[in-house]
Amino acid sequence: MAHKAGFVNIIGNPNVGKSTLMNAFVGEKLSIITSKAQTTRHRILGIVNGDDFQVILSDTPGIIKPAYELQTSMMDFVKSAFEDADVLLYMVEIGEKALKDEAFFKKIQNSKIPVLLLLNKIDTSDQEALEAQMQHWQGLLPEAEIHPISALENFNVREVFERILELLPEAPPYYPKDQLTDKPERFFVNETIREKILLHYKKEIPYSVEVETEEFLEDDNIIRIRSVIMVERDTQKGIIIGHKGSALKKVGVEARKDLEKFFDKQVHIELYVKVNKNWRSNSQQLRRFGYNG
Ligand SMILES: Nc1nc2c(ncn2[C@@H]2O[C@H](COP(=O)(O)OP(=O)(O)OP(=O)(O)O)[C@@H](O)[C@H]2O)c(=O)[nH]1
Ligand SMILES: [Mg+2]
Repeated sequence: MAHKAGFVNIIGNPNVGKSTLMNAFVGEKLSIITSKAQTTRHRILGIVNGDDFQVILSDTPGIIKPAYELQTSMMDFVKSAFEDADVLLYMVEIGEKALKDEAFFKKIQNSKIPVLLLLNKIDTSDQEALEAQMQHWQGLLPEAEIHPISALENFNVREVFERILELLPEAPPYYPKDQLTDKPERFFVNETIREKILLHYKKEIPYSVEVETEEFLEDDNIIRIRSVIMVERDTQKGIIIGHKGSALKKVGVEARKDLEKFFDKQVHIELYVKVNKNWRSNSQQLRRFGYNG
């Protein structure tokens, strides 16, 4: 049988469930997930390999109008996902009416490649609302194929994957068949810590944080990690640390548990907090953290 391979890029508004879907396809927690918008900041590949296929999924940041340089770079990742896609997965959630950005929406309407419109979170909906939504989207995107799904409950996810396989071109694999992602181990450490910060801190704090792992030392029994949590301002440093270090400790304990599962090994984490003034608007700092800057 001929081998199929290609890029399948997931795009959509913030918080619609893009990362949940990618993890469901891959069967690993590659992308962090929270109920807050703008959880994902990078383009993250999740590769699903079979004997005669390689599906290279891309999770991307939710589409927003950028207000500072970090967000501009996040939207550059989304743009890149339009450029190399063999199949576009445009995800919306029940109740949503359109992409917040007109220009991106036009790109989807004018897409030359197949678009699967994934209407997500149907577990929160009833049949009547679902049918109304399907009609709404079919009107806006007559060329797109609509698939109602629940990424969270794994409903219709397998069927969508089968459809993707049908649509993919014949091609040799782009990556080694045992490769799962394009990101290094430290990236997943940073993201896991950032997920705990998104979960436990309010308002601007999670959006002002970047994590950098300075040390990742693995031996037969244990991985020793030292990571720095960077904030934008002095006042944020105290908030991250909390009373007698209690808040920071919680982040460390929860991140460690997740990372022990992810790496299937004992993990030791040391966390530090540093102020890196206005890093979100500093091109040089952004490049250092893996954004285009
Ligand atoms: N009820 C329900 N909730 C879902 C479903 N899929 C995702 N969610 C929830 O929606 C929230 C956002 O999920 P994410 O996967 O982080 O969404 P995202 O589109 O990657 O978000 P950003 O990275 O911020 O753009 C989380 O609380 C998920 O648990 C679903 O099918 N049903
Ligand atoms: Mg995400």
